[in-house]
Amino acid sequence: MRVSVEVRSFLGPGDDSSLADDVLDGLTRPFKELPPKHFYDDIGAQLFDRICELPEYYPTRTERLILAEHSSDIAALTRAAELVELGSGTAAKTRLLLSALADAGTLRRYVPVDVTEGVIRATGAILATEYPGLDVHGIVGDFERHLGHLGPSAGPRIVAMLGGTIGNFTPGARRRFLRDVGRLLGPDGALLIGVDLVKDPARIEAAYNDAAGVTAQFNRNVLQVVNRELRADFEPDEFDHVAFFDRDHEWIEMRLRARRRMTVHVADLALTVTFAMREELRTEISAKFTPRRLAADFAASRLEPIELFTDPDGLFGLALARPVATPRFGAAHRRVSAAAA
Ligand code: SAH
Ligand code: AVI
Repeated sequence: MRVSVEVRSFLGPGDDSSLADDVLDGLTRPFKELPPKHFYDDIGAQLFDRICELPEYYPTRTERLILAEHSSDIAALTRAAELVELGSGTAAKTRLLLSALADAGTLRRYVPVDVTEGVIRATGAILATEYPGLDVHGIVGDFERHLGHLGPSAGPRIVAMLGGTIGNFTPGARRRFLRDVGRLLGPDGALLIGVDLVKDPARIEAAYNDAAGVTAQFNRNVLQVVNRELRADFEPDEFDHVAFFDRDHEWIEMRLRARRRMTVHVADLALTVTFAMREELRTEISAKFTPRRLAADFAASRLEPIELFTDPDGLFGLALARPVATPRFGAAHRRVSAAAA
């Protein structure tokens, strides 16, 4: 059996936009904030996998249901040879899509992209044996900065972002990102994007305030990452997990709230940060979508919806879109130019 796995890493010492920059920027602002990508060291990735199994966290199992129902439709609509997955994690649900593309006889290459190197390597190796003949080209990198390294496609390409990860961008960054991704699709490519839908706020808030406290552990883990990577002295247990639905923005905010006044040192940055009692650090937003919001984002990003697949309860959506065709100035334009010449 031919097994082909190649992993390239664009993170590490030479990387110029790192945790250090984000900590320096984010913890010296009047309203403190850290980007959510820093949750996902090996421990954070494991905690996220536990979140996916929680009874309150409906997005994962609902998206799996939608994929089980519609992967063959997606395979037929796209006839994709290449699946690029942004924020692939353990690619647990992705197998449904890979199998449908393999069954359709079009699949040649899978390109998982994630910041967590261990997960990319382990998942890549497993998938290459599960799908004989599949080329796995893993990219350890930041999907906001390293997509230029994708290179030419192996044929019609799907770029997928599952799990609702698109909701973790702020609205402006989200549209910029969608526009940039649209440019990677090529004329016969498609974007597949999982979005958590707006619903009863109590249901959404329960998903981020689970009874077992796993989401709270996941939230605090970002402080452990800063402690380890930048020799800081955060006391994670002195911060409360806070998650609430902001009805104006229709997004969840996760924050860490200091239980008392605190001074934190970040040795590698020679930085001292103070937290007032009950001061909050925002660690994530998780936007929820209406079909209208999604359509507006697509239009602003030069993307055209093909289909929005949902579950019977309308909890989660999986949207397929393609780039808006660029108008081509053909023969008519040449005639005018010739006449003018
Ligand atoms: N797609 C999976 C995992 C979602 S969790 C699912 O649907 O279950 C979000 C994933 O995105 C994590 O694996 C995390 O490591 C990755 N991630 C977050 N920010 C990232 C970034 N800026 N660049 C690349 N990967 C990122
Ligand atoms: C990865 N992302 C879509 C998850 C979300 O729901 O926004 C991360 C997460 N945060 C708390 N629980 C899960």
